[in-house]
Amino acid sequence: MTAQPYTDELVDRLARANRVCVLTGAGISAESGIATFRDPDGLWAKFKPQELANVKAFLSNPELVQGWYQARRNVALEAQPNAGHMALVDLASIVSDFTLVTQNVDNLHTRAGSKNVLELHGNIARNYCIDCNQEVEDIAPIPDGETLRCTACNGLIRPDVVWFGEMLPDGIMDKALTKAKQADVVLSIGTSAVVYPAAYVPLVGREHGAYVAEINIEASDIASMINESVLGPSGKVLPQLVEAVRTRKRSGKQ
Ligand code: BV8
Ligand code: ZN
Repeated sequence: MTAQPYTDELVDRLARANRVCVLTGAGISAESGIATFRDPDGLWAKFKPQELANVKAFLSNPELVQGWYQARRNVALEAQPNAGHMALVDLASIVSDFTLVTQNVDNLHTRAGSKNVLELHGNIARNYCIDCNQEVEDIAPIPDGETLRCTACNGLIRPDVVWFGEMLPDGIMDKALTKAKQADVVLSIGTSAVVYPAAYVPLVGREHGAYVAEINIEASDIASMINESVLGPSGKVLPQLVEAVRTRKRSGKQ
C-alpha cells in the first residue's frame, strides 16, 4: 500500500461532510495527456497567455488563435477522462450536496459522467460567430492560411471560452461562491490558483469555515492560505482518497 499523502482528518471531514465543493484546473487533465498552461512543458511555454487567450490577440491574428484552439480541441477529443475525473464522479455519489466547479474547457468532467459542472471558463466544444452569435457545431478542419468564418454572415468563429479581460458567464461565480461558502469541505485540484476570480472559490470557502485541501504535484499560490496541501498526481491520489472516505463511511467511524 503506497504511503497515504493526505491526513486522516481530511478523510474524516469528507466522510462526515454533507456539502462538498470542488474546484479543478488543468492539472486534473494532465494524466489524460492534455498539457497544462503553466507547467514547464505547458501550453504557455511557447506563447504567452496575452498572445493568445484574449480578444485583441484573436482579432489581430485570428488564424493563429483559431489554429491553437483547433489543435487543443483535437487533443481534448482524443483524450479520455482519467481516474481522477472518475473519482470525482464517485465522490459525488456518496456526498449529499456535491458541486464541481472547473476552470477547464476540455469537457472531460462531463465526459466522465459528472453532472451540472460549473464551467467557469467555458468549453472549447462550443464555438460561435462573433458577429451574429450563430453557434457552430462541428468545426471543419481549417485549411492552412485560412480563417474559420460563419456561413451565415462570414464573421469570424471563436471558441466559447472566457478570455483574459472577459467576464465569466453570467451568474456562474455567484453560484460557485455560494456553494463554496456553504461547503463543509472544499477541494482545489490541479490548479496553480493564479487566475481570478476562479481562485476565490477555495479562499472564500476557507473564510466561511470550510476545511480546504488542495491536491497538486507541487504547492500552489494558495497553499499557505488553506488547511492542507496533498502532494501527488490527482489521477493517483483521488481514487485512493475516495476509497478511504467510502471505507470510513462504511465503518461509521465518523
Ligand atoms: C475577469 C481561457 C474581469 C480558456 C483562461 C482579480 C479579479 C478578477 C480578475 C483578475 C484579478 N486579477 C487579475 C485579473 C485578470 C485575469 C487574471 O486572473 N490574470 C492572472 C493571470 C493574473 N482574470 C481575468 O481576466 C478573468 N476575467 O475577471 O474579468 C472583468 C471585470 C470587469 C470587466 C471585465 C472583466 C478571466 C480569466 C479566465 C482566463 N481564461 N483560459 C482557455 O484557453 O483555456 S485562464 C487559464 O488559466 C485556463 O482557463 C486555466 O483554467 C486557468 C488556470 O490555470 P490552471 O487550470 O490552474 O492551470 P495551470 O497550468 O496554471 O496549473 C496547473 C496546475 O496543475 C499546476 O499547479 C500543476 O502543479 C498542477 N498539476 C500538474 N499535473 C498535475 C497537477 N496537479 C495534480 N495532478 C497532476 N497530475
Ligand atoms: Zn455570423
